[in-house]
Amino acid sequence: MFNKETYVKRRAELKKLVGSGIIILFGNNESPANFPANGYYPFRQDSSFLYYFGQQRDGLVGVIDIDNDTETLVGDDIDIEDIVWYGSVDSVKDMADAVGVANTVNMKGLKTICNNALRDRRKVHFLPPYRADIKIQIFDLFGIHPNQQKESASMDLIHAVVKMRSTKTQEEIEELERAAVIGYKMHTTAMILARPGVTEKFVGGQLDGIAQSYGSMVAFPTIFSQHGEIMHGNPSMAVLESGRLALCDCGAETINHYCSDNTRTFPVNGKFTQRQLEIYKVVEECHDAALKYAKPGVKYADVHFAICRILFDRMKELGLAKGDTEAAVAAGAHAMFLPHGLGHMMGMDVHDMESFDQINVGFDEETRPNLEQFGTNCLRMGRRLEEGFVVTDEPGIYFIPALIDEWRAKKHCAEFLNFDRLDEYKDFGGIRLEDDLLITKDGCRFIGKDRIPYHPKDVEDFIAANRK
Ligand SMILES: [Mn+2]
Repeated sequence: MFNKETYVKRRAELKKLVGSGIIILFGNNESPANFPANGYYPFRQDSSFLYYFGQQRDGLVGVIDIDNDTETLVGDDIDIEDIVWYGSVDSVKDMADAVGVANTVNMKGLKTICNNALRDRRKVHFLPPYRADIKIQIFDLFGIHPNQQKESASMDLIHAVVKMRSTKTQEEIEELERAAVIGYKMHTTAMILARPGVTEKFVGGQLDGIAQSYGSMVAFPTIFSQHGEIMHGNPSMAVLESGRLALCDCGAETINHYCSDNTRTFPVNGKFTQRQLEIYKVVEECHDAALKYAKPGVKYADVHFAICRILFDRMKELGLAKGDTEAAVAAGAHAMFLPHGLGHMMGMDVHDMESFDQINVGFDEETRPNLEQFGTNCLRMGRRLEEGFVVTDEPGIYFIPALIDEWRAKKHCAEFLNFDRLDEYKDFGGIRLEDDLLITKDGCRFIGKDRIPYHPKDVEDFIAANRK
């Protein structure tokens, strides 16, 4: 965790932004896999709780009473049985001291705090819950049914937390750089281990182990698949085949839970075919173009559409698309190839703060999402970039057989697409390239000192030099 002062300052700023009332930040509880004592996932603290209270133990709640200017860490101290099985941990009092919080109470005390707040008709601020146990906790404390909790969450608190967590400080950027080092290790290991005859699961499992051995856990379930056209293609028992591409989208969290998120697509046998290279180079051009466009003041939605136009122009040159590019992109024809947005915010959550609803994170009063058009409705980040934002740059080109058939049958965007040529690519798969961009004072830069091999020649050379 960071220095005590970091958390003291963050809570002071939060109080100023929210203004009045009482803020309740719920930490997470253990999440069992198949019986209560068998937590499958490594315990993962809630990111906003971590941001303001820093502590990684389960069963904690942070209370910030703005009107009375008090802060309280809520939690029950562990007992002798816990110590026998899991070893000793700091007392709740010690944990509070470490992050500059003056008061502690046990879980029963939280009920009293909440009852008093309700009795006095004070404004209670909480964030939208995403875990069932926390929803039950909120129901017990405030009597709000889980179905109503999203609507009852505090917009003032959401806006304040988004404002603060969106801009990464120097110490957070250093954490993201550390996460990138683990991500580099995962991706280069995938390139080395993959080869014809090995299963996707074998490679994926090795990557997950790297994340755990260098940090805390994967930033999200690893995507490793020969079916790159499946957006979230988790590793299957399929055996890698010569001639196909493997798409690897994975990342790690540091022990302080800052993420990396990169994607590479490489040939299973180490050599791109001409057809693969043609598509790869388009994705590469789109990926690099974002680096030119992204800077403070620019809407990320505009960067996205600039990339869509480049992509569509190149698809026309390859005979897969046709017509006026401007009109095609306006009609959403590019989504045949790229059905998702260029990127998302990243920080302690790989899709940073997505539990607050993307409309509150990637959009604002000025930049509204388009929820109607296929593809465009998947944009997670549209608003103007600011210095200190971290966003992913992840264009892709996918050939999704079911989508090709569906659009052909419906004649959807038929004036912009060459379906006969598209049919020839149904066995292609998909390509995505992804790196994480830090928005700087006058531009942007990639996070991660060492670039994961990326230019086709570098990928081939790396594989040739490192696979045994
Ligand atoms: Mn991503």
